[in-house]
Amino acid sequence: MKKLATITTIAAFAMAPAAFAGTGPAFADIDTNADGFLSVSEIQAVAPEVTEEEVAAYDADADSMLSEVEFEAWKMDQKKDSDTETETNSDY
Ligand SMILES: [Ca+2]
Ligand SMILES: [Ca+2]
Repeated sequence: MKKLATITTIAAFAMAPAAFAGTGPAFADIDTNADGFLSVSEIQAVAPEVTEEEVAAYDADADSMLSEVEFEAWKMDQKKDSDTETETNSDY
């Protein structure tokens, strides 16, 4: 039974919406047209599960794209979220 619980925990963690947490793709790798901003379609090319709403939540200047600063803030939040899930696991 203990082994089964461990497998379930790993599966739940793998499905956590932390597309860019930890060693995710670099800003420059996602910015395929190299204009210095990440559009929703550029982000979805590497992380199809990311929604327009999720991008908008971190789009501080509301230009519909993420600057590197905005993107870093998003990554920090995702890292924080996944750390919390690992420690408490209370969301599942
Ligand atoms: Ca771009
Ligand atoms: Ca922006």
